Amino acid sequence: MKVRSFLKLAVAAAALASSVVGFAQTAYKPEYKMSLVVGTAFPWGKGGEIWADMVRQRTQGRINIKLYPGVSLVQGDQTREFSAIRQGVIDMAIGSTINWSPQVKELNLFSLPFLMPDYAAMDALTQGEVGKQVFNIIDKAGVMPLAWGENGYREITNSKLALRKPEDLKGLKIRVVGSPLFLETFTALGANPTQMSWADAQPALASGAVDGQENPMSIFTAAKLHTVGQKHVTMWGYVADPLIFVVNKEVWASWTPSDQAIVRQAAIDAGKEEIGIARKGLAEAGKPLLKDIAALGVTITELTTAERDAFVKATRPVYEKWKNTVGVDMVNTAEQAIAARKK
Ligand code: X2X
Repeated sequence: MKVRSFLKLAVAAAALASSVVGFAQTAYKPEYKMSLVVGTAFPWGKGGEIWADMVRQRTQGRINIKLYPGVSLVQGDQTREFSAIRQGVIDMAIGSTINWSPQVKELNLFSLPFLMPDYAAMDALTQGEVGKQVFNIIDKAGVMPLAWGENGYREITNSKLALRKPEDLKGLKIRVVGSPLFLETFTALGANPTQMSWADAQPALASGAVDGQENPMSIFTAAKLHTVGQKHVTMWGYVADPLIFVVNKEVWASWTPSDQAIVRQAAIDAGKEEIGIARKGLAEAGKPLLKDIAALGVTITELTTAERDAFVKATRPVYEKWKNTVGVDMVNTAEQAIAARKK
């Protein structure tokens, strides 16, 4: 066969194959943009670096990922990240359930106050039936979900006093992010919540425009929040935000099945590693990380069961109301999974 007719045949065969599959695999991009809220000094950003490195190595450089921390691809507005992934402004991301909850209301599940009492409860959700349901919902919302990671249990910090009871929050200006659920939770506690991005939160804390905020201890230490007046931490573990590793659907479809499998497995491996980093110093007996934070001159308040229950009670009406928004069936499934968890 002449070279030219062979080529014609090959082109025809490729066209046929792509019409059977439904879409043609397009050329790989020289670089894929990964969105993150924080950089590699934080467990979350470290997870992004681990994922990107694994993918580069395992694909022999076919898929080359660059990190964009500070949600810089959406000008720092983390609540617009999900839409930007769907639209292809962002190729891939590791995102917090909180930041995507304005677009995917079911993600408010993890922000229902005091739903998850411990890490085993969180695992029971993400690694079980609820996790599968959440991935189906994200898939239907137009983004390819691959694996779970973790930001962590969000503890309350402030510049004024050691918080032990809901009344202590009265009138405190607290920065919150994301969903209206947070505004309602803090309003129910008598605080004065105000919604702003993470980028805006740090100067607002430094200037005293707000008194406090809520974030995992790994964020507290890496962002050095003790240097912006946050002298009091109360360990109340009221909500925790998992992270989700995702890829834009067109980008996903442009990869060969074997590269898709590599990217998915790397996300799962990086997610496990990232969760270990996020829990370091907090999951071990005696929570050694808290000693390091106390050594910075920060007061750490740990609540008795009765003290914590007062916060649970004060926020219960918000939980009940938002149970309907999230979906009663999903919340019931979550509650059952938590009740049945292995501690
Ligand atoms: O903005 C926050 O508080 C952060 C960094 O934890 C999230 O992106 C949810």
